[in-house]
Amino acid sequence: MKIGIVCYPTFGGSGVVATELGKALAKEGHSIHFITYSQPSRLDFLSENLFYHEVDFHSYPLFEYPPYELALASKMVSVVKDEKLDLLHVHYAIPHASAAYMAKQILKTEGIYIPVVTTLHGTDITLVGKDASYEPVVTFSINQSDGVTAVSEDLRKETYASFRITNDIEVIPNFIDLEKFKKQKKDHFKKAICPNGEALVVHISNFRKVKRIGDVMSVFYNIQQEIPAKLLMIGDGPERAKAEKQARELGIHDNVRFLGKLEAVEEVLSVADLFLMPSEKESFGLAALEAMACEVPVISSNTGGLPELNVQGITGFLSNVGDVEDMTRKALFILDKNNLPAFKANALKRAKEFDISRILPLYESYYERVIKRVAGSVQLTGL
Ligand code: GMT
Repeated sequence: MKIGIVCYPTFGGSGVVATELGKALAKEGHSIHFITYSQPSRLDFLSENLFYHEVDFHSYPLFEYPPYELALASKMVSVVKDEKLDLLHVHYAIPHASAAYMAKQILKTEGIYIPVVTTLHGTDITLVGKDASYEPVVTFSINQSDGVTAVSEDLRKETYASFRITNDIEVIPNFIDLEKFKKQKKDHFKKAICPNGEALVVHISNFRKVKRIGDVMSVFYNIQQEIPAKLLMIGDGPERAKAEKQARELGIHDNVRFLGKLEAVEEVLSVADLFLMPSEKESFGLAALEAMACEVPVISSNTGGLPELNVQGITGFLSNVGDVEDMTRKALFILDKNNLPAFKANALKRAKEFDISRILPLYESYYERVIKRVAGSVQLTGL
């Protein structure tokens, strides 16, 4: 198949999923055309099946807000035509689904019927999309997509509850490449960070409010009151400065290191003992899956799709959002040397259920069904 993938090319989870999906599809022999405003950060290998089309994006003094969506739709039109694509797969509804709708309508005037699949990732539904300033367009463009997928059952339900959706939504969970995300031998690194055998706690996110970074600091503060421990904070974003201040105020800054954005998070996760994800909302929790693939148990909130990934008392624990005391108790239980090995083994076992080799065929057969359905309805109705 020849597939166009539209996504945010940044460090966010939806961009990572879209890029890894494209890479895996390319390895299977499909031609994958990324259409984005800059090279996706994980598009890091050469393949004869991978292509990148940058959205040409010109500003003009009249534009206080340059119309990116129009430039994106125009690019989709030209790539679909030039590359003879079979399908467009857009990740994150805003503004990708509505730009795809516009491209589809333009192409239709030239007799080209391009099927569009939209994947909902989370905040495009649970936070941003619900806002009255976007809701009508989000509802319309989801309903106009030829296929819609959500990354968890919870997100599927929330989409139906929040919007007037007339389309079927297929759940295809996020995935992990276990070959890449397997525990690596990094003993020297562990020794450098935890010279006295301290427990190593890790948090990875884009440091936005929804991640409740303050809870990460509070849980860690409580943990290190009981046992020797270190915390690595990976990623960057608007809440970082506040978290660094909190670490200084709590007097734990010597035990906390902010590493910023890292490409090879698996190297750090390979030496971690516990992953913290106390998010307010989390449609799936890809970073938690990445941790589990490196044999790291997870303390998370019991929100969104997290209970579909993190299994209570098996791969870690789930607590109510904001219940820092409960998270601390459970973290200390996991870090007990009698309990840790079983949690680590269970985390890996669970991660294997989300291996790319299991999830990729779900996308491939979904694409085939959508392409067939669209072709069928074009034949039937001429539309
Ligand atoms: O909101 C974010 O954290 C970023 C966002 C994204 O789209 O880049 O992440 C969402 O999509 C990820 C990939 O599907 C999911 O693993 C995250 O759980 C989800 N984030 C939220 O729901 C907050």
